[in-house]
Amino acid sequence: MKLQESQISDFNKKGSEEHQNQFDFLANTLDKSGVNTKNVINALAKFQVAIPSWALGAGGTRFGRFSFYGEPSNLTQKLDDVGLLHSLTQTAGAVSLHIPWDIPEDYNAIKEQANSLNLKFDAVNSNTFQDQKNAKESYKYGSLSNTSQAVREQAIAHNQEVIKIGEKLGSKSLTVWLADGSNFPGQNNFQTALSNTENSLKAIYKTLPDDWKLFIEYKPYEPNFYSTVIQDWGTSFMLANACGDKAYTLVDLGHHLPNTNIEQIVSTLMLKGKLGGFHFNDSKYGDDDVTVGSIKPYALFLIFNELVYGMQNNPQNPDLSWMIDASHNIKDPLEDLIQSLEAIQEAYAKALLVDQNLLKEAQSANDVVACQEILQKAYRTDVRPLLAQARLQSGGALNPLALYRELQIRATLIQERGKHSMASGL
Ligand code: RM4
Ligand code: MN
Ligand code: MN
Repeated sequence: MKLQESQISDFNKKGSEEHQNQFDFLANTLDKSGVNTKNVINALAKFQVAIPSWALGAGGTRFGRFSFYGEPSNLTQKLDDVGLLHSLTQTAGAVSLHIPWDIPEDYNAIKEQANSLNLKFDAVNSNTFQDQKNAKESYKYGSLSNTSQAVREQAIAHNQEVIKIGEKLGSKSLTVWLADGSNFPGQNNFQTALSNTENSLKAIYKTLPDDWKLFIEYKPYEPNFYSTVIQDWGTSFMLANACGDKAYTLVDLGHHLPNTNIEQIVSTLMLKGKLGGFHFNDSKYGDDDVTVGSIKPYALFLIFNELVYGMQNNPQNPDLSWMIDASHNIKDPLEDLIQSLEAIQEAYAKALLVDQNLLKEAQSANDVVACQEILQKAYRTDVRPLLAQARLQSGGALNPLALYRELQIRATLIQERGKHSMASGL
């Protein structure tokens, strides 16, 4: 299913007067307080977030999986779904493939399809947390950290293979997330596991093309419940430094223990020029993978405040790879992604409204109250008309969710694909 431009523009016409009123009012207010509204809108229009190929079907838990029906059952259909999302939101201009869940069969056809949908291939993700059919070695006791050299070699070779697949698609980065760790005290020698991991990553890094980046993800627990080899940003940062200039830390919002100050981590990494990628989701307890902004929108804003500061003040840090990393169990995955994209843009827009000069002055004067007021003034602004304006400017829908529902997109997908089609992935 593909949307016609006229379906979007007809929909926008219906809401255009109301939008214009709301936008004019907000733009006037912002202009008066010294905000360059045009710049904010252009920044929003430029901001693109990759959709992972595993986020288009309903995920599950270890207790069960409930399909949302009409799920994409192959890569072509997955790209179609991202294409739909992108035409509605104009924010999802990239896709991030997970290998081996989504190995292209016909590279030219997939590239052509992505091109026609205006999609780029962002980071490719390797998978050494599951055993693959016919694999010689098992990852039950770890992959890059395994005590067995044969297992480590298999895991290294897989990552090198993923790079090759990514090269054929035009990707420029590899994301490594390791499930490696231990379930019981004494099971692993921490030092051996870490050294093995470092050496394995270096072997992968060696074959990384010059214009590529390696992203190293961290996570404190799950699926291992006693220790994880790359448990925190410090470990990831250390490994990235050991690999070299093209290796970076990747921050995934869900990979922190409750109450961790993620904004401070972001700021430290950007100062050191080592933040490479960012995975969005939200959580209350752990790696819950729920809709971005559904639980802690203020924390997301504070994180974006540091990201914006870093993007404006840290030329030593490269442009970031942004990706939504969530697997939802009970929502229509496309509706969920629309909500996530909106929440990301909202937090970004609010962060762009922070008066950085005023904040610096208040910080120098140790005016704690003023500091809080400056941040919260930006946070309390209803920026949705700015988001809608950015979408309008790029040919997206004024209200993507409303149009998705009005066009009964899920019903059409079910009709096209059948009720019980299932997506590969989690
Ligand atoms: C992990 C991690 C990775 C993602 C997998 C599916 O928890 O967040 O980024 O590739 O899940
Ligand atoms: Mn992730
Ligand atoms: Mn995760």
